[in-house]
Amino acid sequence: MSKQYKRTLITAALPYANGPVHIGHLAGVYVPADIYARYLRLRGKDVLFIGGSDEHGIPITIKARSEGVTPQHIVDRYHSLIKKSFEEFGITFDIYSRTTSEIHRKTASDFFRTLYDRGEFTEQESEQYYDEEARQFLADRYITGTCPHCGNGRAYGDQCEQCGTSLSPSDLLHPTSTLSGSKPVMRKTRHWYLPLDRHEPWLRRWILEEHREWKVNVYGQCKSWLDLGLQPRAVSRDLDWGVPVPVEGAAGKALYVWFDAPIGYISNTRELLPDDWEKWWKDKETRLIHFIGKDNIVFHCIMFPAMLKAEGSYILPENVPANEFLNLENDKISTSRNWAVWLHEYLEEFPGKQDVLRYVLTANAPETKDNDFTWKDFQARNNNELVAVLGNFVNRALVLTQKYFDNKVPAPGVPTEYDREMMAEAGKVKAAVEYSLENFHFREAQREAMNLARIGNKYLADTEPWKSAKTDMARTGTILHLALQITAGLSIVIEPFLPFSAAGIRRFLNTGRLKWDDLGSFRLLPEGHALGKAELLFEKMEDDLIGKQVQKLLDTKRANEANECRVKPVKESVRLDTFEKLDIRVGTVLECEKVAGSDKLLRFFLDDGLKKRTILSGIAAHCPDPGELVGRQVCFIANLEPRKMRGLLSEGMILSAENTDGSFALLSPSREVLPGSPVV
Ligand code: B3M
Ligand code: ZN
Repeated sequence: MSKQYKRTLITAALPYANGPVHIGHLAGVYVPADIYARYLRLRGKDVLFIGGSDEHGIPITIKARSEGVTPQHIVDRYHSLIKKSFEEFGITFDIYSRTTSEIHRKTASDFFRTLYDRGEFTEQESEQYYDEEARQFLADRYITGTCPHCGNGRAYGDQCEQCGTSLSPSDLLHPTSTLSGSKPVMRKTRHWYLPLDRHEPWLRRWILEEHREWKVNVYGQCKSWLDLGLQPRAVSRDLDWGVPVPVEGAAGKALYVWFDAPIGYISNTRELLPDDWEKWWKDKETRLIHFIGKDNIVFHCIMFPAMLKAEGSYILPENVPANEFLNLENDKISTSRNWAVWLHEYLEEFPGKQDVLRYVLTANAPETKDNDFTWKDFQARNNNELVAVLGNFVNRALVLTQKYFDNKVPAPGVPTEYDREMMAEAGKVKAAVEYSLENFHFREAQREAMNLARIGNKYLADTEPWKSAKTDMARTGTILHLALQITAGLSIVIEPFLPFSAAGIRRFLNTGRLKWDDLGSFRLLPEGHALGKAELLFEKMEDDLIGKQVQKLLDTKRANEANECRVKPVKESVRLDTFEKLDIRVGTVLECEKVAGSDKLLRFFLDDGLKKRTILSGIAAHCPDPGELVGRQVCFIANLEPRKMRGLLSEGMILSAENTDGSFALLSPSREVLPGSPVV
């Protein structure tokens, strides 16, 4: 049997505050963590559930640059949005704070300094790309170039998104800094490293021998990291967004985001309990559980434990029940491609239906392998399970009591043998749910919880109280008495999974919160207890509602495809003086006509400010009425070597935009200028 602990500290990964949260986040981390926290609280355990936003790291600085605002502006915006989404989905964090807080900065800084003073880091010099124009070292994501594997001209320094290969910046051909567009140069820099290799022996023992009970996906990933051999890992970066490295002479360096982010769990605990936080982090009787997604496993199972161990006074996680990924309609969820169901949008489009999403995400949780969310499945589970099983049972028990017993709990009478069998069956649900939850099998746990509603439905179908009501009111009373006790039991057992519906049932039953240990009892509502007003717990979802969501995704897919296949990679960079060799000017169209014998060519006569210039252009197919262009101003290259086409001399080139849908649009100045004006 596992050790008995006094308290449980639950953490859920801190999402990057560079965008809103989506169903993948909820399914993989926050719903399971919340189910677990709610369950333990219902059992009367001492629990703390810590969350917060991860506000450092390169994705945030990239987002800020792309919008032309400060990183602080970005994290302020998304921290509030994310926090609100979690609240609305009933994720019961005891605190949801952020890594830009003062207390976090101090906690992370002190943590680093303790390890530094104790000689727990090594220092190494390495060569990294540096942008001489922007005067800064470049994070991998700030370098683009050509992928050596597939030739994609827009690969990043850490990955090619076209072929999926992981890269390092030096693999890229023609590297370019996205900050200035210049070619970066290699420059020496010094950083602090956590020598994970030194920690390898105890990590092997601790994980591979002492934590064989960890989930197969987690244990397997740790084993393969350990078998490959651990390497020192840099814990600082040349960056001005983050917690400054608290060492003399480290100006311009910040803590690596994966060093400070997990310390965020500690800072947030300190913020919540300034005088009492240590017992949650340093007392051996605390059980620490990290809920995360699979891409965070190495950081929570290897790096953070190594940091905690190096510090010396902290406990280590007891379990890290990481999940795999949730896909959406057979495709990877992607923020940049907008392939996601965003929580704040769901809340607008399905108001009051948080539990439906919580239910479907748990039923399909990617616990052992990647899983798929589809709107069809969402609809089917709502209609066939929540409406037809849970909602239907609760509603029948209540409506029949209203009809035959004036909305009061009838007398229990004497249960029959069949009743007793049903009660025994219902009595097993508690242990089954507990076993699954304690082993982090949330989908199975929810299925077991729903079984109680199935048992109730079958009982009503078999005993047919509406029939006995014609002949035997006492028997009808017994049946409904038992059905109402099951309903009360449901309000307990579904609370961790479907908290809004659990509250609904309590309201219908006119009863307060019950304890987990009451589950399985058939004495939850006394005879004569007046019930509240019954409403429907769930509503059927029709095809058109679901069809709208499917259509929304189809539209996204179409827009992405149009973009992905038509927008060409950026050409190799040129120097400003190369560009300046081109002489681009504005001219006014004097005449424009089709060239006889050609489908493609138009002949323009332009007033170029000096003379009447002839230019041939291959855009006839896009200008059905060339005469209309007379009087328009266009841009043209004035110093392109004259060329002969179909026996006619063309003195330059007219500039047009080739729309990504294949059509053309001539370029004109936004207001009239004198013919011959240069384009600069
Ligand atoms: N922000 C990565 C992520 O959102 C990272 C988690 C930090 S947990 C300490 O997946
Ligand atoms: Zn590639």
